[in-house]
Amino acid sequence: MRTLLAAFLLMLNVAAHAGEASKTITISDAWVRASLGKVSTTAAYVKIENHGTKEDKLLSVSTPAAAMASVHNSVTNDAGVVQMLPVMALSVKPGETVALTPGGLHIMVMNVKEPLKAGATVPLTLKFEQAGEITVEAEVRGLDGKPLKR
Ligand SMILES: [Cu+2]
Repeated sequence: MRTLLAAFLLMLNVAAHAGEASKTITISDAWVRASLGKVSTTAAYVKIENHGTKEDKLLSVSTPAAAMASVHNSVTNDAGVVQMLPVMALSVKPGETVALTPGGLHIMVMNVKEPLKAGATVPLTLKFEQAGEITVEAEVRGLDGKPLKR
């Protein structure tokens, strides 16, 4: 009886952790700015929430819509010039929400294969150190970045 109980408790424990692992990191509000004519570079934005108890790191981003995507941060230097710096591992601490928004952290989308038009959706795959790969559908928005009415 005791063994059975122990096995049952172990099963419960495993089930609880399996649920937890899949929802540690959630991505919301994913969107990409429409690309303009022949300009092949644009940016994508997401909100990353860490519901877990451990720090996680966003290591890389990819999308079938472009040859390359990487995390950048826009910072203003001493001369007042805005520069973009690559972010190799974006830390998301337990309980923290990291929002990528215009003017700050963003996902640089380079060499789009076809112009991205407002209203379309583009898959974005974010690879985390702990949570692994998470794919979301990002809405292509106009230049003002406003959510589209559906
Ligand atoms: Cu950039």
